[in-house]
Amino acid sequence: MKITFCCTDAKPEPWLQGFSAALPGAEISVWQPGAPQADYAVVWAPPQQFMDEQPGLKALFNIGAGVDALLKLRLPPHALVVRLDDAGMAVQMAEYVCHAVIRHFREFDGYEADMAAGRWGYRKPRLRSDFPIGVMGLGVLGERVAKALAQFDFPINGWSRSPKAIEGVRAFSGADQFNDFLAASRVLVNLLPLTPETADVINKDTLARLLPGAYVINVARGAHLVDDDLLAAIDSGQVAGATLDVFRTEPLPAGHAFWSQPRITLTPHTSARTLRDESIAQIARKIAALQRGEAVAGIVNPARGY
Ligand code: NDP
Ligand code: OXD
Repeated sequence: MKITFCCTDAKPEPWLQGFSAALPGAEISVWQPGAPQADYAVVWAPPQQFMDEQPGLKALFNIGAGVDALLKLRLPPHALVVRLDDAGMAVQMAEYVCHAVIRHFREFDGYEADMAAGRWGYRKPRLRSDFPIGVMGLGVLGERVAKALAQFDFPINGWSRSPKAIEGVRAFSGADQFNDFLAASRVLVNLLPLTPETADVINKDTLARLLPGAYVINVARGAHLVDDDLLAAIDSGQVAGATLDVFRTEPLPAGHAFWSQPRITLTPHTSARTLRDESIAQIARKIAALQRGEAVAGIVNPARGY
């Protein structure tokens, strides 16, 4: 069995060593133009040339959860597309989002500014019932995030395409229930995949429907958010602030208005990083299962976009 590795931004050697140890007998190498046909591929942001030269692939393993960039390419005709299924990302996402919510709710940046200025002062405790949180996307990551937030006794709303029953979460689904979900939420957390249906989902209209003094946490993809609509909603006071981990252009260009808006906290697409060892173990298990003719979790439906 041959495995080809084509991941921009990942140092290949430790991945190759990890796969060789996990799948003794497999031949694994770094893809180069003109490389021989492989059975399986491990990819992140591969070029179109890679796809064109590997028409016989049985499966493509994306070393991330989001497959929006991969699905823009012409894929080999019979290859399954398999995304990372947690592999250590859900707990990271839960800690990132809980941190952002708690930092805002407890006004820690206000206290940091006070302390830096030598001011000793209390702020009035806020009611968590005034901060219902809406989590968009209740998949592998969104469900874990919603459950983690529920541990802090915030009211939690969740929105997904199909109906869900998750303890501690008031579940909304489908386009019909989107406005009710928004109207019931003050903090909006985005964990949707980027698809034609979800692009620009956080826009002027969405933001206006949230409870006033809303807070936005975008950890999914930059193209979910209409940047100017967020900036305008912050200027008007409808949105109190935002924590953003993902952007339309990454790195966020110098001079972008987000850099200078003090109500926006920025991080460089780091909320849930791909963990090498967990990812190798998961992908190796799945390759072995496919070789035995068994089903695996995390298969992407290209028509649906996730
Ligand atoms: P999943 O595929 O497991 O979950 C996606 C969820 O979104 C599902 O609940 C799905 O509904 C819902 N959904 C999809 N389309 C719609 C729609 N049109 N309307 C309503 N709900 C919809 O994905 P993950 O949880 O694993 O990951 C989510 C995203 O997080 C990734 O696609 C990626 O973009 C982003 N990400 C960001 C990272 C970062 O570092 N910033 C790291 C990892 C991921 P249903 O359950 O009904 O199918
Ligand atoms: C992912 C990401 O999709 O890192 O896994 O954004």
